[in-house]
Amino acid sequence: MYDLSLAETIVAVSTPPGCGGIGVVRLSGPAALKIARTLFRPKKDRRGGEPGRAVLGEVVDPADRRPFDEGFLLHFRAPRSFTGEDVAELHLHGSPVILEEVVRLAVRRGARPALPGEFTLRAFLNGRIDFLQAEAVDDLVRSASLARAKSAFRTVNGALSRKAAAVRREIIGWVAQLEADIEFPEEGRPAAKKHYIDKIDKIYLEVDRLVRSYEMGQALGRGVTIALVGRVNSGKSTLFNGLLEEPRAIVTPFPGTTRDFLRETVRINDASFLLVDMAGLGRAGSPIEREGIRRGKKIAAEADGLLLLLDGSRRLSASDAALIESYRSRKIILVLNKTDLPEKTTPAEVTRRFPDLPVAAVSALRGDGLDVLRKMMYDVFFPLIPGRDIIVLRERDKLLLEEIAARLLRAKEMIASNQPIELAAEEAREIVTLTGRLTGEIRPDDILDDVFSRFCIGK
Ligand SMILES: Nc1nc2c(ncn2[C@@H]2O[C@H](COP(=O)(O)OP(=O)(O)O)[C@@H](O)[C@H]2O)c(=O)[nH]1
Ligand SMILES: [Mg+2]
Repeated sequence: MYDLSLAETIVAVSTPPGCGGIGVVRLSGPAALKIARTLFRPKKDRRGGEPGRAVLGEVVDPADRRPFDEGFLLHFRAPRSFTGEDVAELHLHGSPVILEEVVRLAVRRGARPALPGEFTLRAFLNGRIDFLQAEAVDDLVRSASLARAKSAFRTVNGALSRKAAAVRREIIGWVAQLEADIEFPEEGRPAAKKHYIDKIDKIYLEVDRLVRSYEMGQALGRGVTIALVGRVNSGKSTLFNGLLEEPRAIVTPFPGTTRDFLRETVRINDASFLLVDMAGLGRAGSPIEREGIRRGKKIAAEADGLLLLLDGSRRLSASDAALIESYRSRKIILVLNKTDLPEKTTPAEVTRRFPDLPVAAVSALRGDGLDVLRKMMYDVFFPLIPGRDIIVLRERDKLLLEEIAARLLRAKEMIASNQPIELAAEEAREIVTLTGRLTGEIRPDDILDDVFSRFCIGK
């Protein structure tokens, strides 16, 4: 869909649609400045100023030379601009009709309306930024949380690109050694084997850290979803209210009170958690309850983590145990509730039966133990990773990194099991290609559409 020749000059309104204090029309390409100057009459400086310096003036229709708005013309010369081309920006009043008129006039003068993300695409094609940076530009613009916007900004600035390039260099170095080894196979094989394995382990750790950072980026963006599960009357709605610190959900002594589900956000430290209260999982009394349970199971299946409630004033039942077993492989905290009542199930007993699962003892009704539970939720559910300043934000990148990680393990396996070194070298060359696709050094053209078409127009 994109024209990659860069011969044309593109134009678009770069500020959001609608009225605003200021609106910007941006042009990029060989004729950008020439076209902008036909639409703009400077108040003083006839030529339209130096690069990077705004000049005050009026926009005029070249047909009748009549001004219809005033504002600033700002321009940059290739290659020292965002796109790497000549760029002109007209900063005018933020009126959609005026901005659209300026675009129409620019098109009359030979510019072409820009496609979504085309300015950023040009920055990429002109070598100003790589793929990872280009994607992060879009992420920065769309970030719903400041934390995510800040991490996107670091990626725009090249933090992730430098990391990816470093990993790529390491892999290329390693491939070169492997290939040399194919040529001189007799020399020091056993030593080489250990050396390769250490090397792969080191690269793998870096790649794996990046893969895991994706999860954290997602969590920063949209919050971590936590479903409250447990049998009826275990105190889910009471705990939901307790964590929210307001009586949001209806609580009654009658089993099956909650049928629909409720979602609310709570913040713990810098993380936001989306709590979901829902019907108790167990035997359903009515069709409404049955539907509630069906939906509850789906929510639990899709949640990032689970708080599984147990009623400590009752003996741990077979159905509690079955419920725990069914969610055992998930991120889960067992919450032993109702510690204010005479104890029939102790935390020690729960831990003895499920030694690998974290247990929190609380009284949701009184609020006892909730602070400890909050801390535990943060530690267990928030995907904290070391070196949290470099975060992979895009699924495309995460998938590539996952494939790189899997192939690294495969190459290691081949070397460890003394398979012909040519096989590992083959795998390694594939890994090099994949790392090139990450930054866009190696790119199938269809990927351009995939990356840039999701952008806004004017970006
Ligand atoms: N004593 C005591 N009662 C509780 C506690 N948590 C919940 N309950 C009571 O247990 C009953 C069921 O609570 P609810 O939150 O509706 O349970 P849900 O069905 O799991 O949502 C209500 O009568 C609550 O007041 C607790 O920590 N201590
Ligand atoms: Mg309830």
